[in-house]
Amino acid sequence: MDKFLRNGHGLFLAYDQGFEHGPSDFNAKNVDPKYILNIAKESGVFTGIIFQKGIAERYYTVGLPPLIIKLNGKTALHAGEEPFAPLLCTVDEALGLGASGVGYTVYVGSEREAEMTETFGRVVRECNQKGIPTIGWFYLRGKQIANPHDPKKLAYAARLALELGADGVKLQFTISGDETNDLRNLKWIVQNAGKCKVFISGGSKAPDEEMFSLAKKVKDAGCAGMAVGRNIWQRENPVEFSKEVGNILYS
Ligand code: FBP
Repeated sequence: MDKFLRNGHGLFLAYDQGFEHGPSDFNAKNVDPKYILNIAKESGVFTGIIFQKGIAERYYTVGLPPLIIKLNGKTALHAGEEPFAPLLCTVDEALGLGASGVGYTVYVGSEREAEMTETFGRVVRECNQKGIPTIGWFYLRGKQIANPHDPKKLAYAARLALELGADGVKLQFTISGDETNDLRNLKWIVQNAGKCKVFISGGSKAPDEEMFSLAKKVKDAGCAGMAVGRNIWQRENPVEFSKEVGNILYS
């Protein structure tokens, strides 16, 4: 994971939302992948950039942060059954496209969780053989999950990632506003992840101060860092904002 860290911390720029959410996340600027590449280049703060294989193949070039290819995914149109994200790209394909790491979503709690953990196990095995890290997007989803941000269940998801052999885990932690509780919950999540590095996802666009406060908590709790998409490229000042988040994480 070291190649994805700076001073022990990482900040990933996520841009797979066109697949996961569709064009409703975009405006005339950020619909163009080149706009995202410019944010990465101009800010110089990202330690990883996340694409699905099609974007990686057509847009990823030298001079960009190390590439993480998402190997699976599902669309927002996928409805009527429990969440499941099929494998869409192999580890070898990702390596051929220049990936330094791969990402894979497991919907923890889904009725189809076992299929995803089984495939994730195979991905981890192959990445270990080929010497690249595996980062799990371990999201609590499915009709059994009343609250996808439940800190106790997030700690469970973090532990699952460790036990499955992930090098990193990306979780959807949200701050409640109760400073002490938030920090304690996040620390417990990190403890459960052990040597598996914890990255917190950005979520839908929030006020600057809220994001800076999340970044501070991420750092204070001992997480490795953050993986942020919409909170960066939906902003008017993505470069300045990213630098500020980077300052918090790397200082
Ligand atoms: P954001 O920072 O925009 O939330 O992106 C992080 C991410 O994990 C993306 O990689 C992914 O496309 C998206 O969130 C999935 O979000 P959800 O499953 O909540 O719709």
